[in-house]
Amino acid sequence: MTRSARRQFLTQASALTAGTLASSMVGSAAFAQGAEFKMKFASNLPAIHPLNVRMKEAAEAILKESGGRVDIQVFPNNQLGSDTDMLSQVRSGAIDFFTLSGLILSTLVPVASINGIGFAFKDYEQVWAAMDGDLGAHVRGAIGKAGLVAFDKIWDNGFRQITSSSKPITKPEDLKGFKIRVPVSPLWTSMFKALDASPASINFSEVYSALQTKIVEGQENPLAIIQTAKLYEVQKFCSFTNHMWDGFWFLANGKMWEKLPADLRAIVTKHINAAALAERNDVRRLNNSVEVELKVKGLTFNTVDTAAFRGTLKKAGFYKDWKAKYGADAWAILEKYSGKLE
Ligand code: X2X
Repeated sequence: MTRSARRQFLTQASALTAGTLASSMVGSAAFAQGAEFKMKFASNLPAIHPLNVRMKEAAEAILKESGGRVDIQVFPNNQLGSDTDMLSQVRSGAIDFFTLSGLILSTLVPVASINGIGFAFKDYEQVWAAMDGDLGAHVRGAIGKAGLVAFDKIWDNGFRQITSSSKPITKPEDLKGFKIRVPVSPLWTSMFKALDASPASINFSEVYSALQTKIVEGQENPLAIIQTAKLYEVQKFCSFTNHMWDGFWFLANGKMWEKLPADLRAIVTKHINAAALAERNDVRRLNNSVEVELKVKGLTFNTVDTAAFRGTLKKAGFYKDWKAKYGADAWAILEKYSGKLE
C-alpha cells in the first residue's frame, strides 16, 4: 500500500464506528502500520510492467504471511533515481531490494553481463536452463562477493529488438553510424560498436525524452517494454533482431539481508522467487502478443537474418574479445548452454 493510499484508508477508517473499524482492520493496512521491517523495493520499469505487478503481489503476500512484520514498499518507474543511482543506493542500504539488468550490474560485477553476449541464446529453453543452472549460479556467486545478494530466480526482461525513428534496420549495414541508445554497460557499448553503430550510454529514466528530442535515432528493448513505457509514441520502426536476452537480478543489500531473522528471510525468498516465475510467464505472453497492438499504434515491423548480424560481430572479434575478458572458465559455462560461440 502506498503512503497516500494508506492515508486514504485511515481517513475512511476513522469515519467508521469502533465496531466496524475492528472488523475492517484485518486487511493488510492494519499490519502495515507497525511493521518491524519497513523496506524499499525499487525498479526502473513502469508500474504496469509485469515485474512491478508481480512484485506488488509478492509484497502483499509477504506482509500477510509475516504477520505484518515485513512491509516492502514498491517504488517503480525510477522514482528513486536512475539505475546508476539505485545501484549505489542498494549498495549503501538506502534501498533494500532492487531489480537490475545483469548487464548494468556488470559495472560492479564484470561477469554479470555474460548472458547478454550477442545471439548467445536461441530461445527461452536455453535461457532458463543456463540462468537457473550453472551460469546463473556462477554469476550469483560473483554478486555475493560484491556485498549484494541475488535471489535464485532471475526475472525476465526478454529478447531485445531494435527500434528506430529514422529507418528500419533490415541488415547489418543499416546500423552503420546509427545513433542508438544503449543502457550504461560496457558490453552493450562494445556490441553496438562492433556492429559499427554509434551507441550512446543513457539510463532508462532518460530514454523516452532522448528519443523524443532525437538525441538518438533508436534504442533496443523487448516488446513488453516498448509497450509499457510507450516508446512506440516516439519510434516508427521495430526490427526483430533478438540480438540478446536480458534479465533482472533481484538484489538485496547484503547487510540488511543478514540482519533479517531466518524465518522472515524464508518468507521473503519464497514469495519473491514465486513472483519471478509468474513474471516470466507474463512477460513471455506479453512479448508474444503485443505486436498486433503496437502495429495499431503505428510501429512498422520487420524481421532480419540474424546470422548476418552475428557474422558481423564475429568478424569484428567481438566473441574473442569477450571470451578473454570473462576468462575461459566462465565462457565454457556459457557455451555449455549456448553451444560454441566463436
Ligand atoms: O534500460 C533498459 O533498456 C532496460 C529497461 O531494458 C533495462 O533495465 C536493461
